Amino acid sequence: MSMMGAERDRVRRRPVHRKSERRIRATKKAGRPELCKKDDWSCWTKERYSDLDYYDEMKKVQSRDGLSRIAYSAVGIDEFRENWEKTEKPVVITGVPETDKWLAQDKWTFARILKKYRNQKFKCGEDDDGYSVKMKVKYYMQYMNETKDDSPLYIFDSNYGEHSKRKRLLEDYSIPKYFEDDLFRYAGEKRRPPYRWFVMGPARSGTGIHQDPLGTSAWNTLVQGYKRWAFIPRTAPKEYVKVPKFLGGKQTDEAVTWFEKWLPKLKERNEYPIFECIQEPGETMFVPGGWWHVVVNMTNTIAVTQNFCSVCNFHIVWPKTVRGRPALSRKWIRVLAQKRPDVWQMAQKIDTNAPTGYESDSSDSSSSSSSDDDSSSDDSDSSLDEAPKSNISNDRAASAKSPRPADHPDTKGIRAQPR
Ligand SMILES: O=C(O)CCC(=O)C(=O)O
Ligand SMILES: [Fe+2]
Repeated sequence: MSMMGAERDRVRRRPVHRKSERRIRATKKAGRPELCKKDDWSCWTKERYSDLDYYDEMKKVQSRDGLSRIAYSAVGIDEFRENWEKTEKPVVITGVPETDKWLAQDKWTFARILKKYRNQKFKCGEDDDGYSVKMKVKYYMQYMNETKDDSPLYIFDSNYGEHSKRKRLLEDYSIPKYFEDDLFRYAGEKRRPPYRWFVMGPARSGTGIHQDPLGTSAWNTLVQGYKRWAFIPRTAPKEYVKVPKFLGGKQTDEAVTWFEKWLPKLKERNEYPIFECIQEPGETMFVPGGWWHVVVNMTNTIAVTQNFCSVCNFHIVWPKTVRGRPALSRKWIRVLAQKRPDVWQMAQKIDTNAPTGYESDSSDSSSSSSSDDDSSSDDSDSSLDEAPKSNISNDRAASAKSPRPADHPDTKGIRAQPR
């Protein structure tokens, strides 16, 4: 490009750039206030994690990858149930998008998502009061491609299914056959806790260590990029798995902090097994309920994840729901009695006061471990978990109706801890 051309281009682009900068800063302030005190932006890059060689790291983890892989096309539903769901073993499933012919394979490139959803806002944080902080895709993409932040903002959006434009994402994937019988559907689409998330973020963004809410299990399909996972059995206490405050400081709950500062220490202590894995594009992670897990993106990524209750984990999810969401549980069981007598029978035999053996039964109300202790019961069950109704575009207005419920925060519980 000629000098003049370059100059012209720079002049033309500057205003857009400045605007996105402003939007990004505003989102950061709202979504991570602890890192934005007195306009000191240096906290965001203090650790200089963007200097790390993630490619090298990924190769090392790949060479000691500790999870099994199964081919979606070769393993039937019954076999999956017996070997993986009932035994509660995390596993990587290959070939879901190809076998089920997901349109996402073509449509979920960064360029096409930008083009189609340019002015759509997606949730990329939560403020101190639990309200969604959102950003337009055009600003987020710019941020994603340029950021040097240690632990960047992360799109983790559970409302797309309720929105007139964003719900088109639902056309691009389908629930893998193993996970279709999701018993929470009987609680009703509006009433059930948030259960599906569109997830997009750059290298170093991720999800701090947690157990998924209400004892649910999850599947997570990566359409673009590479994610690094670590799993620790549910018998490990919270104090063991979480980064201590003295080590993590303001970034204690961030996934990147866990991998950089805490994982090496846990390996030295060697008290519980840790399973590491690099998830590749097209692979689906099965996360059985209760497992501690932590995920950091190694590159720009796009994924979709859903949580579910099945006949295999119902004995865990049911007592947690009764205790944590009593009103929801009453409505749910009424429908189960009619439509799923088999499951209703199971419920009758469960002692809902008995500990489920999950750490989150005894832990405090830290949302990353579901915070489904009895004290957070929401007896009125006032549909707090419902998405803002469509077409409300103002951030605050959109989220005004939907502060997260204590037991099922919108990020599946990572950013929602009181600061
Ligand atoms: O991909 C992610 O960062 C989310 C991981 C996670 O915890 C989940 O899917 O439950
Ligand atoms: Fe999770």
